[in-house]
Amino acid sequence: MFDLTKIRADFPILSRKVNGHPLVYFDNAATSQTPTPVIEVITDYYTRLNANIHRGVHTLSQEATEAYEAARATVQHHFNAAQAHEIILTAGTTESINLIASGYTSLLTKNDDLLISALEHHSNIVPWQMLCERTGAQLKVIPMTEKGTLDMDAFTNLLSSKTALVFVNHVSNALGTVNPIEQIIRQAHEVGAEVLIDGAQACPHIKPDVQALDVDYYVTSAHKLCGPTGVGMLYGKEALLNKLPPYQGGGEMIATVTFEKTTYADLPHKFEAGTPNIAGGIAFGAALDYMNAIGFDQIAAYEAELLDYATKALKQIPGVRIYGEAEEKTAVLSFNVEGIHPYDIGSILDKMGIAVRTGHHCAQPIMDFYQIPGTVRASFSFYNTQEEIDRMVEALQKAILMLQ
Ligand code: C6P
Repeated sequence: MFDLTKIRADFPILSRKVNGHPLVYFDNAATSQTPTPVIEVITDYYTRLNANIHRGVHTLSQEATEAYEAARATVQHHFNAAQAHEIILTAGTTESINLIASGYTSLLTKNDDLLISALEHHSNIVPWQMLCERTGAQLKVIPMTEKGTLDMDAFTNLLSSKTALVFVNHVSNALGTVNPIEQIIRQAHEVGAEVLIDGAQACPHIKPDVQALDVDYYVTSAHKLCGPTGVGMLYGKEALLNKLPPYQGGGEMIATVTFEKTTYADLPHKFEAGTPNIAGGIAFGAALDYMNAIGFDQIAAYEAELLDYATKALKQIPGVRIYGEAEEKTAVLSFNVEGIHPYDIGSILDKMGIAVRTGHHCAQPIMDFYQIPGTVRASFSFYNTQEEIDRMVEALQKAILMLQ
């Protein structure tokens, strides 16, 4: 049962005031809020379990290791990975992408093409540009349309036997567009290319099945789906991960070390050098459990209602332009008001207790496409309400009167 009152009671931060007003938190695409059951798991870890993992024979270390590996299994089952060791626990989406980009340094040459979409976050652009600098490979861009979707004919034309890798986000953080990743993966595989999907913005709303998608790499961050910051995951097919060299050297990622030669640990430890964010990893598992208990179908259906309600309300306001009009969208509403800088709107909304993000959203190429400095972005979660949207619309109308 989707019980909004009960769900909201799980999020203590939602009852705080900001600038004298009850908080309206519409910056969920930047980071989601954390429910009490997840906060309690973090407290419990430091209260009862705190020890380094995979290293100690003592009870605390063994219990902490068990809890951490149980969280990996939760992540594995959530994404339907075939094997637990195909899940690498990382610091988040950015680290996961950098890990893969670093790994391909010795595998690419100047004869390889890398295809990237015009809708990417900087985290899924810059590591590949750096990889191209190291290898001489060519980065080619799948263009976008005015509606904020990918030009799939252009994608088909860009694919060739030279295409080594394709990187696309599942959902655009700036526009909310859900990209046709099934088609992208299928077509990329037809020419022998491997595909990395950046799921940072999809995972709060959609439950991906990596085996059904047949995706090569899928990455996300825990803090976008009710978990803590500084932890996330990389799914990779076993055969591909085995082909890649380690990302960082250090403790935990080795089998044997002598000054003459070091041999590396098996998956997943080969990519998990050093002491990880143990409490964060365990809480990541708890966050997935929390969201699964509500149900992703329920979450998506409710958020679609919120998006529809907010879109209709904003369209009534003269001078508002919405960016991102794909048929398939998650609950992200990016907009501008004619003649007003997005930053000014964001500042006034904040004075009224409403948190939205303003700026380029780490997706400058999208802003360049529309020739704008940025947008105001309201991003909704399953704990938001229509009343909160009414408050934003009212506050926006006041802001427009003040600024025009
Ligand atoms: N986007 C936003 O406000 P990290 O920082 O590693 O957890 O996630 C990076 C990242 C990668 N890809 C996409 C599609 C993203 O949306 C993000 C994070 C936030 O849109 C912060 S910039």
